[in-house]
Amino acid sequence: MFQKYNPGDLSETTRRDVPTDSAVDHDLLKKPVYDRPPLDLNALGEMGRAVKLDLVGEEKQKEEESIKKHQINTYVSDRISLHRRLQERWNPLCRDLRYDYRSLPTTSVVITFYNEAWSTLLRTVHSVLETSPDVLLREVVLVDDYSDREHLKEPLANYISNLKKVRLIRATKREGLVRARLLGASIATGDVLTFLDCHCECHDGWLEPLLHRIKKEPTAVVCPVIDVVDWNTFQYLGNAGEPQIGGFDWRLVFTWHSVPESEQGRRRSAVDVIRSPTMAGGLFAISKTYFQYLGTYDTGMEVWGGENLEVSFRIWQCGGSLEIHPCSHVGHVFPKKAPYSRSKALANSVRAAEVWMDEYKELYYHRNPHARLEAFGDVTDRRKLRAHLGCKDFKWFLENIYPDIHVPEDRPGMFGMLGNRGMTNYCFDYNPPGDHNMEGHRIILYPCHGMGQNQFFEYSSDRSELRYNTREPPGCAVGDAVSTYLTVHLCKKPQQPVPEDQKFILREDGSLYHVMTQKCVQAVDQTDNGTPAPVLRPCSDHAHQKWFFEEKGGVA
Ligand code: UD2
Ligand code: MN
Repeated sequence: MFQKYNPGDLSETTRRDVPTDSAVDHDLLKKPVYDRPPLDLNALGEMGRAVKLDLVGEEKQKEEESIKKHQINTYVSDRISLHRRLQERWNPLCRDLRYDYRSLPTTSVVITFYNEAWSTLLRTVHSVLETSPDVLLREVVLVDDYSDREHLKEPLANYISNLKKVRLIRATKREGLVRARLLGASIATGDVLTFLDCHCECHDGWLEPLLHRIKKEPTAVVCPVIDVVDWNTFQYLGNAGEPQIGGFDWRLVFTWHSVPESEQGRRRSAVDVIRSPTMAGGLFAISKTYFQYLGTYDTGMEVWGGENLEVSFRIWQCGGSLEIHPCSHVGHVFPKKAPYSRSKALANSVRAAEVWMDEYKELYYHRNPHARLEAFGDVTDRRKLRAHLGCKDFKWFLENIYPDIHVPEDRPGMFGMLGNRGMTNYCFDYNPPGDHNMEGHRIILYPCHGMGQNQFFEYSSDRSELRYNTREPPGCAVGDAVSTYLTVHLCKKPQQPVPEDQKFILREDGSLYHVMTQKCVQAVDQTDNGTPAPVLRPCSDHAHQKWFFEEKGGVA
């Protein structure tokens, strides 16, 4: 049984300065903290347009340096107004929604930053102030997570001191985003906490849907649709269509997916919230008392990573719901690559797995053998929290909240590195073309490294599939009669039949028989591109046609 959460009256704690005259119209109540300066359509990047500067010489060099430093083109960002407007991206039906501003809860927007560039940080702040109704926004809490860049010291404090409703606090050591957010939350006075990253741009009307939903359902944790702001051109990319929801793969990496039909069927309209198994992590609103009830964050998590899945599992397993509101759009700059070290992410993921995933954590460890060796600290208190709140188990979460995820079987002896008796120390290896695109490339043979990941394969005897299922959705090996190479394609769904060219039989003697071509998989070191690879050859007794799974290798 769940512990009961009693939300009380959400908007009771903070009475706002709302005009009581009932004749006061909607538009007046909607008034943001600040109005934007007049529109200048000729300004760079205005309305979310892409900025393309044909730079040469010294200026080009400055631009490149800015990218190197922040992994974001801050040379371009610095030339775009901090107050730029964006094109409408939401479903037009969102425009017709009306809110009772007098009864909506208030919010504090908490933004933590570590060594962020000036213009991306300040554009975030101005965008919140210029899109959030004054009556709903209590404050913007900026938390400096011990940055060392000069512009974030005196100059930032001075700039902020001229802005209404913006507070700045500083960590006295590097806390990491979890404890930095909690520091911000600890001084927040609004009914609802709204977290944003420090390189965001909010759309008009982004806040009301989040607060409205929490007013109606205090145990709902609501995310805006996260649109992409291009790190190089600052083009605002987003569309009014159905947003994507969050999932994860068995490396415990967050993934995006289209909304499943079952969820589309549950929703009553296009402006209804969309349930999501997980959140990306940075942008969400939660009732402050519910956040406390749920155990805020795992403060044993450092720097970056893992907290998003941890909080997602916790919300669902402990009786809340995680949703995306299609009428709330916020842009986020995804950097070219990570701008700072994220080495703690592994330990954070292990903490999440250890507390919330029960026996399913083994699926994670199989694919990341080194995670088992990671020192993840003490999770006793988090397990106590789980027991105290009477949370449901991970099996329930998978079956009820994320039924579309492929749960690998991982039968003993049927997963891990796929090695060869003839070409010893070489293993099946697959390097997907992209993080979100897994298909089409050739499987190769590469020295066995024991790190799981790209060398992790699983054999399913009931479907005769050789699966690359570290990613989600899973991939399956396909044998090509003409080229004789093996490639990876998305597996068929469990209810669909397995195509003949994806069927392999792993026999007692270690041979791997491809059903369609009636050939066997053989390790070959001379291929057309010089890379060793498994290929289809007439079956023989040769050691190069004998395969075996090894769970661990190279790892103690
Ligand atoms: C995503 C999330 C991010 C977080 C992360 C997993 C979105 C859009 N972003 O990565 O919020 O959940 O996944 O952990 O969903 N920061 C600190 N101290 C640190 C490190 C970061 O304050 O030690 C700040 C940082 O300045 C930023 C926020 O935390 O405001 C998130 O960091 P990020 O932008 O580097 O993460 P991101 O967007 O790649
Ligand atoms: Mn970010």
